[in-house]
Amino acid sequence: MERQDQHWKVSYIGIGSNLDDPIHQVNKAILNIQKIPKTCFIVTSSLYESSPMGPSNQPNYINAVVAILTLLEPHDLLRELQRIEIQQKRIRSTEKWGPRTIDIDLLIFSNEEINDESLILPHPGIQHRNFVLAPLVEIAPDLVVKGLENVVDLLNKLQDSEVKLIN
Ligand code: 5RU
Ligand code: CA
Ligand code: CA
Repeated sequence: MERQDQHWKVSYIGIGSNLDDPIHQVNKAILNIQKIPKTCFIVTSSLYESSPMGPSNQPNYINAVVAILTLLEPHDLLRELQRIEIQQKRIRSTEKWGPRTIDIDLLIFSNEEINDESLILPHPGIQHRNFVLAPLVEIAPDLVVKGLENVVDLLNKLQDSEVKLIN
């Protein structure tokens, strides 16, 4: 019998909400992520508030990043995250990048680079988004995004638009 290739891999997950009590939605997503099978929760960043990037005619966002250790494969982890989005009543509007009750993005999965129909890793938005880099710097300042740089250096390259720590 073949032994399954099971190793604990570190993964970083981004969470965002700007509808239906965003702070509550983000905290609920963190609790739901802690229940994913074959996965242990390491740490969560603080919650951050920022104005919307992309379409600007929508409420401010609350964002956070969590680090986990998981035995799941990236696509299985993605499926778990999408299940949590559905559970938290995410409704896909016709508008691209419109407001949402919850958005959970797989940002980084170990050092893996993936590019297929369902998943791109590392997440291509990381380097452009203050609201991802600020919480990443808080919990993993030494993290180097595969193909790019250390998260502190990436954050310093961005214009300092307001990403406000809350709590
Ligand atoms: C274009 C540029 C589109 C940047 C998107 C969030 C982007 C957001 C979020 C904040 C979007 C994707 N703004 N805009 N937080 N998601 N502050 O989670 F991020 S739409
Ligand atoms: Ca997103
Ligand atoms: Ca998403």
